[in-house]
Amino acid sequence: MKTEVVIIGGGPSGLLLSQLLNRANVSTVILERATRARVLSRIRAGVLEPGTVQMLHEAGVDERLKREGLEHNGCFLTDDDLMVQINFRQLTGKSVTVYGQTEVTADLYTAQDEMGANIVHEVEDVAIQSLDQTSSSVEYTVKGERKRIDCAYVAGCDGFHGVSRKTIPAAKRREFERVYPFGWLGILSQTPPANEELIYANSSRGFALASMRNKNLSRYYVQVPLSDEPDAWSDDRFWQELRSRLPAETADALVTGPSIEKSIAPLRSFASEPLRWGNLFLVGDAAHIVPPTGAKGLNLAVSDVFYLHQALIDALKRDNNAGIDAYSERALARIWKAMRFSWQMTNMLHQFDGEDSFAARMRKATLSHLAQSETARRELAENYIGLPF
Ligand code: FAS
Ligand code: PHB
Repeated sequence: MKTEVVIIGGGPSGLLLSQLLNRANVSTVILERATRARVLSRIRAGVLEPGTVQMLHEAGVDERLKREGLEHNGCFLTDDDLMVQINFRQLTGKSVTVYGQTEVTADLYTAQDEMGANIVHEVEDVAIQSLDQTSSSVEYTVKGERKRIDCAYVAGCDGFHGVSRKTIPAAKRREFERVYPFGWLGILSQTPPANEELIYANSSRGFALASMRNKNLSRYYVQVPLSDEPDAWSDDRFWQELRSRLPAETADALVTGPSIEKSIAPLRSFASEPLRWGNLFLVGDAAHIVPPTGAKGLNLAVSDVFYLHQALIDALKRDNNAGIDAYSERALARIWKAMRFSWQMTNMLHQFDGEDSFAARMRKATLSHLAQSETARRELAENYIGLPF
């Protein structure tokens, strides 16, 4: 089989890249390890930057998003004494949209089906070859049969645990990492959200986040030790701990109910350079991971797709390689700024095991400064809504 671009990974990065390329008459094949049901069962990101919303519009997949997405003009940062609103609309003229990654992925699958896209699920043993040749190839096994696709380019959209990044020789990769000594225990409950806008709480008992998916589907998180297991947290224990970390008036108004999903996500900051190796380009979580504190993970994957889809169209349809030659440097420039913001938000809002009293004072001073300085709030707001592509 031949195609122009083989995309490894059928998550949001791979699907959005395929959709944008197909709309420009670039042929693709997506190779996905999991079943479609498994991909669509994942509960991940919840906040879309305006740049992401624009990209979904350009991909022709924003009809449901326009109907069901919730426009948010701000969020709150709190500790045991303060509740500071960051008013994105007033500070930047922009807002974010609350619409779950699960829904984005479902909308992309629907659009790719309508496009007649070639998506192969349950593939195994993907191997990428001849990246330094004019034509490359990708081998894989599906239903016990070994297959091969010849292509011009390969997009590694296969997440942190995928095969793409590891195809780049270890000696040629520069990797940067910070693993945080805690995780986020998240639950989903069919209850009205505790607050109209998101609340990021830095309480003396640890971090909590009150988020949502819609007006009757709430998403909450509490910081837990990495040694914790979801089963060790009954719903009652979760609600009690969440209440203890939220501002009193929010806690009093909290509507609880049975959890319909409960999981613990580890937190890490990670980046691998370069993002290109011959005909292979890394995209999204295959190249970088950010702690969800800054709501950047999915949005950063989208800006990678923004840069790469233009570059591949120029190379394949206009015989212009400037975009693919610049992709790694261009994408990394935005990646590192989002990496910084996510790291800063994580340090500002979490307690670290064994930290000294100085660290707690630094968190308090940061929040106090945000309360008093519009300049400080504007700096946070412009990062939260997403820096320009
Ligand atoms: P993904 O990991 O979503 O997709 C990669 C795909 O490649 C998967 O479907 C996988 O099955 C497939 N794959 C892997 N190896 C393969 C192989 N060898 N062959 C073929 N296919 C292969 N971001 C936020 O902004 N906010 C959040 O709250 C948030 N919470 C998260 C919680 C968890 C538990 C995780 C893991 C991530 C979270 N993220 C969050 C980040 C997340 O949303 C990612 O940024 C987003 O999924 C990135 O999309 P992709 O790059 O497509 O990677
Ligand atoms: C979510 O709703 O899942 C969510 C929102 C904002 C974040 C992280 C997660 O920063």
